[in-house]
Amino acid sequence: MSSSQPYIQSSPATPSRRRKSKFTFRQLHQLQQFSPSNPLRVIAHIDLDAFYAQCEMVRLGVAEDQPLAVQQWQGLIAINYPARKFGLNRHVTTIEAKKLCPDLIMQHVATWKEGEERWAYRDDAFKDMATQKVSLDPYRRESRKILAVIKDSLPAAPIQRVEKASIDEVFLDLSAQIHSVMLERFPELNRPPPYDDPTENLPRPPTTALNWDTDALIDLDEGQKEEEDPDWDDIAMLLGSEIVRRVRAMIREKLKYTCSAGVAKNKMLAKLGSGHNKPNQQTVVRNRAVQQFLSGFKFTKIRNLGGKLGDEVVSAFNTDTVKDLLEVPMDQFKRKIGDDTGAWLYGVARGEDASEVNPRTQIKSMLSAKSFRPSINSMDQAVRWLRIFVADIFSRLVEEGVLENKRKPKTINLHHRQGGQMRSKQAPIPQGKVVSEDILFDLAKNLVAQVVVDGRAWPCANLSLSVGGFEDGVTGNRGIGSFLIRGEEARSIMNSARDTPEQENVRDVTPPGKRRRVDDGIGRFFTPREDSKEESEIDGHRANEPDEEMHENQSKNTPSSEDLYRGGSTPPSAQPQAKESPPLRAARHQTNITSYFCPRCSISLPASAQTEHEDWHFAEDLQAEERNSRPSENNTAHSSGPSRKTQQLPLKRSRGRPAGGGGTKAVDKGQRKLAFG
Ligand code: DCP
Ligand code: CA
Repeated sequence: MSSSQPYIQSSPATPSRRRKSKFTFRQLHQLQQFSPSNPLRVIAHIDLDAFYAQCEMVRLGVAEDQPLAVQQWQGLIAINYPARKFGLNRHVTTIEAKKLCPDLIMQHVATWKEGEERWAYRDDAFKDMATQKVSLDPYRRESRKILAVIKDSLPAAPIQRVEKASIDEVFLDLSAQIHSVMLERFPELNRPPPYDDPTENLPRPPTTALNWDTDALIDLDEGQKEEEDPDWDDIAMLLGSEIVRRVRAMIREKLKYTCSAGVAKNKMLAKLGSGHNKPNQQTVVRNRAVQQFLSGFKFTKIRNLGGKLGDEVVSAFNTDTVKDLLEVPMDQFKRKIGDDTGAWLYGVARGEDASEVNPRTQIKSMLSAKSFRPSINSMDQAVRWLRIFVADIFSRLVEEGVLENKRKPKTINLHHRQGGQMRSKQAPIPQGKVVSEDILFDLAKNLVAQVVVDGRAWPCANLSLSVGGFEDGVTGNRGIGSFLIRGEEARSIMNSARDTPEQENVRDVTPPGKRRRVDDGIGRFFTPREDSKEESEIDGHRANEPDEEMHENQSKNTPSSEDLYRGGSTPPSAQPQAKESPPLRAARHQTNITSYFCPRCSISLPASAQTEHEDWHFAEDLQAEERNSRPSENNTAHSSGPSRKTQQLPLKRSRGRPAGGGGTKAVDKGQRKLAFG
């Protein structure tokens, strides 16, 4: 089906040779506009080979023929090509892998560890899934470097059009670049069309021999002959292939990575092409070879047909091959799977795909999640994880331009799973000011607090935090400059945003204790980052990526437990002695008794209920804080709660146990009434 033979043919003039191209001056001209319907269009898809594995090989300086796999807990998520020769794939366990390939290097992905400041590579990470979370930051960083090299090796925008499709894939629309190269190399194309009529056909290309110099050139469709002289679409494809070869060479030279590529008239075919001949090869699917190329595929390998839709099509037409679908008339497609999908599928089987290469795929949401095994059992633990999720999401928001107010999310969502029950809470993100990590953290805590207040929050098996509803930020009259601000300027914007009085309808839920730390938190974004100028990571991820680790990232600011409890979570016993009530004093001295006295509710509870009860107060306090607009330093946010000021005391609470605590279980429903009724 494919041929690695370059086509070098000097064509004799044949009587049948047409004098004119089948393409028009208008079509050539419109190449500059990236029109998806242009028949001369050229799209490339570049896909890094065994990406995470290559990242680790480059980082560790491993020899290119050394088998290496990237491990995540007990499984393998990336396997380099030398290791694949031993039959290793993602379904093989680490133990089986070592048996099949004793020389295999298995490198575990970097992890966040609960309570630590940074992600790190840890040899024993695989043993500790409960308190660690995968960080994909090292791969995102390499991905950004690769994207930068790709962009640098192409002409600047507007000729350049690059879409990052996932952490290791990009699409390039090469049409405009090819247009300018064509005009340069073929001066006859610069002449005006006959009669100034753009619908006139172009002259035939002067070239009768094309050296494809490519690794895999897909054979032509039945009825098409290599002896036929090339037309401008072949020339365009050839120029595209040359460009891609140069881009790949730059990636290899500058960063040592190999990648594979597909060059074709649309995204669907280019993507199928890049996967056709791996690793380190490129495949060209000429227009005259599309049908031949596609007919060898199962349509379930095609974008959007891998999942449920693909299964439905298989059962509707009783086949999984593209070849068989070609026999199906349009009306039958429409009848069986609906008008729109039917028409779309009819085109797909014929290699049609009019989707555009979108230079900035708009992120719709960002999510950070963790499944807990074992489950977590306290607000304390949940809040620690929220800190990591927020740091993870915020670093991606920074890449997305949130500091520059380019785009900002409108909502924050928390999903909480307890047993079979999934609960979701959502809150608006205050608009009218720059989003900060602290604002998100406080919103997140409030959401978890709402879950706790609803009851039955623990044990929690899965927590996830996401932001969504992205909108383009208002850049006011700052003009284009605002898209370029960094460093000091961005810092001053952040500061002014912090100091600006709240706008109407925008409530600041940031507790004073948190505001104190803003400088530290923000400051880290102004330390030089090699990738700070890069395009943001697109939130694309693999359908088969393990769920809970899908959107992991690095934060450089994991809180200490102490930090977590400033800002609203300080237990009642943190109140200064002068304000201490008699019951509280009593509580502080009842360390050895098995019941727990809650000074805020003035009730005794079984010791086993203490943690949950305190979590519940914490949750209520947070909610109260949200209800009251920003309290002054000396105000109390809630009449029955501790003062906000006292909550800033650097008091340590170990696992929800106040100084005078016992320890207990379920919360009596009446307590709510006692405390707040
Ligand atoms: N990935 C993952 N889990 C999956 C699939 C992928 O964590 N189930 C990660 C690891 C991969 C990276 O995404 O290195 C890119 O995925 P690809 O499907 O492109 O696979 P590779 O790049 O590893 O290999 P290939 O050479 O086949 O592209
Ligand atoms: Ca890949």
